[in-house]
Parts: sequence; structure tokens; C-alpha cells
Amino acid sequence: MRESEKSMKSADDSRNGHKNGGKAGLLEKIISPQTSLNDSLDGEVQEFLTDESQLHTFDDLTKVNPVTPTTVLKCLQARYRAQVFYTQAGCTLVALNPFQPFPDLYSLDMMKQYHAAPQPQELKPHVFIVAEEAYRNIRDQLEPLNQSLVVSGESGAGKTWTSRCLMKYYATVAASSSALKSQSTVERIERRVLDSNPIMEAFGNACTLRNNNSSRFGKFIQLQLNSGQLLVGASVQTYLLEKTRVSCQPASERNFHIFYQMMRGATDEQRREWKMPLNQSFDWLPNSEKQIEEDVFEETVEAMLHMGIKAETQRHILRILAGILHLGNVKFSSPGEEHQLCQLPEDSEESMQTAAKLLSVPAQEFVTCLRVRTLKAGKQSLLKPCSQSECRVRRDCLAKTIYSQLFEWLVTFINNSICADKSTWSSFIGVLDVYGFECFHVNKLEQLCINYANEKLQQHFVAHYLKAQQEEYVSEGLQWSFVKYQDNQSCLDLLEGSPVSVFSLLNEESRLNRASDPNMLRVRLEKELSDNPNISWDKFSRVPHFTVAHYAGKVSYQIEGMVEKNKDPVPAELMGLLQKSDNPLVCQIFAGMESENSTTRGLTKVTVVSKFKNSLESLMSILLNTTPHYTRCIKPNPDCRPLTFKQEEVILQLEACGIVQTIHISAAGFPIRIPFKGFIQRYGLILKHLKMGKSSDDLHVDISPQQEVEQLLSVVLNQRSCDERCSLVHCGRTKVFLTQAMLDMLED
Ligand code: AOV
Ligand code: MG
Repeated sequence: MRESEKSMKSADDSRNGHKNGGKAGLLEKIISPQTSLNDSLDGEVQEFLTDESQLHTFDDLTKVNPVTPTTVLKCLQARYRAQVFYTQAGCTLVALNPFQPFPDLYSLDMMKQYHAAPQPQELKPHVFIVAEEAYRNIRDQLEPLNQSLVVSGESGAGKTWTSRCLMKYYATVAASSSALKSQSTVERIERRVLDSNPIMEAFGNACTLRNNNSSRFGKFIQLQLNSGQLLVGASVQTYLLEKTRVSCQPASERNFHIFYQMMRGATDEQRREWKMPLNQSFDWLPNSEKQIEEDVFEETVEAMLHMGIKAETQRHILRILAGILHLGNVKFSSPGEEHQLCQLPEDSEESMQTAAKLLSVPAQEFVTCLRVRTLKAGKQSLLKPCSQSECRVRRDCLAKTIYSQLFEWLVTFINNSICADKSTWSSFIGVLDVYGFECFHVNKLEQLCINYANEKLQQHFVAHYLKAQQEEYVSEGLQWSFVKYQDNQSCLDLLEGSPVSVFSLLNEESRLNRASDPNMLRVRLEKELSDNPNISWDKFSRVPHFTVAHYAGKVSYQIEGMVEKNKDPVPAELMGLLQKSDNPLVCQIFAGMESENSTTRGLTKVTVVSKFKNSLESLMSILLNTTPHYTRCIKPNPDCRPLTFKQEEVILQLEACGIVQTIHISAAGFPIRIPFKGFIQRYGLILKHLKMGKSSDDLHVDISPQQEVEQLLSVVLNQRSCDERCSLVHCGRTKVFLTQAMLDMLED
């Protein structure tokens, strides 16, 4: 049922010519499926059949003829120049980042226009079409009912911006009438759902080299709709916050926004309470002179209030954050002898006192926990002074743990505040906004996880779209030489497969109760995985590393520190201390948290990668049970400059995300499919018309729908050669596969 409706819908869309260039002309050459996908930029592009001066009018990249990376690139560039930022690419929407506000493009009127349109696809490509399509699928009860909007692209491409835009759309068009009546924008639950964004961005985003507002966590938001398709609630699932940023910020980057917001926006009273005078400098707040749009404390505070986080609780949150900053200023000086304690310089002593006060723990006990390790041997405990670097690791670990626990607490709070009772909602639209593919000069466990997540999503995309398309040809009995596409299964096998993979070896190393040595892991990786073509080593590099060939490019990962990070241990003494804090929020966020000693004899049970893998797997199973919609955001230049399009930047992204293959399959194949019944319903008239006047013997009344379709086509195409016919239309087992040209012919 759904399939037929969809096919008819797509046929309708095409008929209505929503994608300009629809009238490609009957005799235009149908591009051969064997055409190289890898036409390089300066590679030879044969004839440009499409009028170049008209390129900007092509709303669908699959209609550009021929479809090559070069022509697609030129089309996108022409559109960008004409300030048209959205373009359809078959089933995917390509969104180019203008790096400049275009408020009219996202106005309330615009939302209403797309929502009210009988056929939104007839309007200009827009992210609102994606939103509306998902919404209508639910209204029309198409299976699978739940929808997911997957937004992907590299760092700074516009994923978070797009996700916010989608959420705003639903908070507006799916708002209850009382909310809409009272004011033009949104309120109550709709408002709270939107307010989750500034809070999570303040705590989870940071200014990086690539994006001033870079998300340092992944999120999947389920917008819950009732049977009348009204938004009644939402829930948020987050993935792997990059907590190392709290205590270690890459050069020229910043810590999480919230710290800078506090520094800028605090009242005099708060400054006194936090011991944070205007001129105070904090080691963990580099580049604070760089002010960005997101540094608006009032907005975060207001959003927290709307969310139901009371002033008193906010006070506790902010005290914790201030405490973390002071903790970052605590230094340890090396003791003369190995068995002596590290000393605190005078100003560090003061920072230590302030941190203890703000976290509401006894200062003396706090400093002891940082400097002394308790070793358990049977029933006995041994106290061992920590070295200078061990003290630093403990301090950083503490700060990271407090921050990430606070973040989790916030997410839980937000969920409690916006999640509707299960009995009140019947469907959901999920919006996925994860960190984009990353490749830095030095890449660590965080990048490995982020890029692994992107591999998983790419596989979902490939599996869902590319494979499904081609498999449909096969199941319908069509002869089709398969377009080669890059399947990333071998890379995923390398990362997460069994019995041996990068993750399994990393976990094994992490579970061994010994000090980690980067060379051990390197040796094991080389020994066990050398057969896999996706992994390689630079023999001459002195730093232990491994290089993974991801679908989006090669990335070298530094092995040093990986095992330790994967273990993610929290010293038990510190945990115990925080659990006794007088700050009720500190107690709450640590309640029930396991420390390193509560795992079996210091052995790590749940590692960072195993936890991440599990959470991604449950995300994948949710996605698999929904109807997906893809938006690919493209960053047109590396410097985030307004309205600047760099071809070399864009082509790499188009190739990396598989857009070129997608366009190619859609265009080279038979993008329009109509089930026999629907086809006869619409075009049977032609047959009847042509048969008029024939004797009743010629009218085969008892023929199958397939035969009827064949008959109709042979009548329409009786002047054409067999080859010509094959390039226009194919009859499958249950449906007809058509090119745009054939459809135009029938419609004429
Ligand atoms: P990202 O989410 O894809 O990167 P963002 O959504 O944060 O990227 O976009 C980066 C910046 O581009 C935003 O802060 C906006 O200034 C601008 N921008 C994006 N889309 C638009 C648009 N449609 N109109 C105007 N400006 C836009 V990352 O989270 O770093 O992977 O981790
Ligand atoms: Mg983002």
C-alpha cells in the first residue's frame, strides 16, 4: 500500500515538475550506468547537455545532464551564487551553509506556506519540505510510521542549525491551536522543547577551529506526536560528550560555552560568590578574549528557568562550574623525595580552598584525596603519595567527571520536563544531529568514536538507500549493471567486528590490570589486523599510531593515552568525597555512580568504546524501524566566510558522503516507479483510446495487469527501436520503472 502510494506520489511530483529541469526533453541521451563516478574535477566531462546558464534553475541534481561530480558541483555553485541554498539530490536534500542569516527563508510565513501547500514538493527545495514530508507520512499512516530526520555533514556544515530549524518547524505547525492562538510563536511544551537547545548547546558546545559553535556531543531528539499529530512532548538521547575539553583545550580552541557565559554575564553578587572578579584568569578558559554569538548567559539562564530548573538549583549548578574553574588553577609542585607529598604553591592553595568551598567538600580531605592514592590489598589499605603528574591526572579526571555527570543530570532533567506520558503520544519524528567526521593533526579516542559513529550512519544510508534501490531492480527482475558504490562494511568490521577488531583489542588492553604501554597495543593491532586493507601504519613514524581508511578519508589515530581514556577510571577516594558534599546537587549527580574500585578488583568492565558502541547500536535499531529522510549539509568554505563557495572543499564533501553515487543511481536508473494498478488507472485511457474502433476480438479482456501494461507500452512506443525502448522504460514483476522522459511522453 505504502509503496504504491509513494510511487504514485513520486510520479505526481515529477509530473508537476517540482524539480525544475523536469522537461529534460524526450530525446536526451539517457546516461549510461557505467559512466565513471569518479570524474575528477579536471577530468574530461563529455558534452554538457544542460544549458550552463540555466544551471541555477535545477532544483534536483538528478536532472542535470550528464550527472557527474563536475556538473553537480557547477550546479550547486550556480545556485549558491544565486543565493539558493537547498537542492534536491534524489531522495536526499543538499543544504549549503550560507554562513549569513537569511531570516525570510525561515520565517513563520514560510513555514505556513510549506505546511499549507497541497504539494510542498512543488515549492522550492527547502528543509521544510523534508519536515513536512515526514509529518504527512505520519498523518497518512504510512509504514513505518515513525520518522527519522538524519542530518549529516562535516563540522560547521550546519547540522545543528538545521536540526534547530526542524524543531522550530514542528513546534510551530504541530502546536496545539490554543498555543497558536495566543501568539504567533510557540509556548508551553513547544517552548520547552525548543528551550532544550540553548541549554544543551551552552553545556555541550564549544568554539573550535572549525566551528564557533561546535557540538561536542551527539543527540537524537524524539518529537512525540499525539493521534492528532500535535506535538505533546519530546525526549533527548545524547552521545559521548567530549569531556576532556573541560581540562584540556586544543590550541586556539575554547572550553564549553557555559564557562565563558558565566564569566561575561555574572552579576556582582555572583562574582563575589564564585570568587570570579572580572580580571580573574583561569587556566581552563583559554581564548576568552574571543567573543562569539553564543556567549549569552541570560539566554541560558532563562531557558533553564522555562525548563523548570529553579533558581536555587541553578545556583548549585553554577557553583559547581565555578568550582571546576578554580580547580583548574591548582598546581602541584614536585616533591623532593619519592615518598613525599606534592606541594601546592601559595596561589594554588587559595584556588584549592575556593574550589572545595564551591563544591562544598572539606578542603583538607579534598587536597589529600588529590595527592594520596589508597591501594587496597585484601582487607588492608595502603596509602601512597601520588607523583606530580599523577596529581594532575587526578585533578583533571575529577573535573571531567563532575562536568560530564552534571551534563547527564541536565539531560535527565530536560527529559523529565519535556517527555510526554507514553499513553499520550502515538508516533514520533526523530531528529539526529551528531558530530561530523573529524580529522585533525592529532586524533585521539574521541575522534575514533566520532568517526565510527559517522561510519555507522553512512552504512545506514548506504543500506537503506543505495542497496534498497538496486535490490529493487533485482527483485523486480530487471537487468541492471550495478553502479559501484563504496560500501563501508570492511571499515566497520575493522573497527567493531568480532572476534578481533580495533575495539576488541583496545578493550582487551584496557581490561588488563597493568600500566598501559602504547607500544603493546600497536604491536597487537599490527599482528592481528594486518590483513585488513582499511588499516595501515607509517613504518617511519616514531609516535605509535594507526591509520584507518574511512569512507570519508584516511585518519591517523595516536595510540598513546587511548587505553587509559578507554578505561576512564574515577579514583574511589574522590568519588566518596563528592558523594558526601553539602551541595545537594553534587551528591545527587554522584549518587549511584561506580568508581574504579567498585569494578572487579580495579578491572574496567564497561569501557568508553563498549558503552558508545552499545548506545549507537540502540540508535541504529531505532533508525531501522523508522522511515528515514536525509539532509546532507555542506560547508562551502573552510573559513566559515559568508557566501563563499570553494569548489575543492565542496567536491570532497560530495564524494565523502556518497552524494555523487546517490545522484547517479537516481538519474541513471529509472527514478519513477508506478505499480501496475496505478499505472493502468492513470494511463489505461490511452490504450482504450487507441483501441477504439477495433473489433472486440482484439480486446483481450482477461489479461494480467502486467500484460496490459506491456500492451500499453508497445502501443505507445511502437515506432521505437528495442534499445530506445529499454532506455526509457522497464516492466518489473509488480511495477513499471520509468525515466522522466518516458513519463513526460505519457503525460503529453
Ligand atoms: P554543525 O553542527 O554541522 O557543526 P552548525 O549547525 O553549528 O554546524 O553551523 C555552523 C554555523 O553556520 C552556525 O553557527 C551558523 O552561523 C551557520 N549556519 C549554518 N546553517 C545556516 C543557515 N541555514 N543559515 C544561516 N547560517 C547558517 V559540528 O556541530 O562542529 O560537526 O561538531
Ligand atoms: Mg553541531
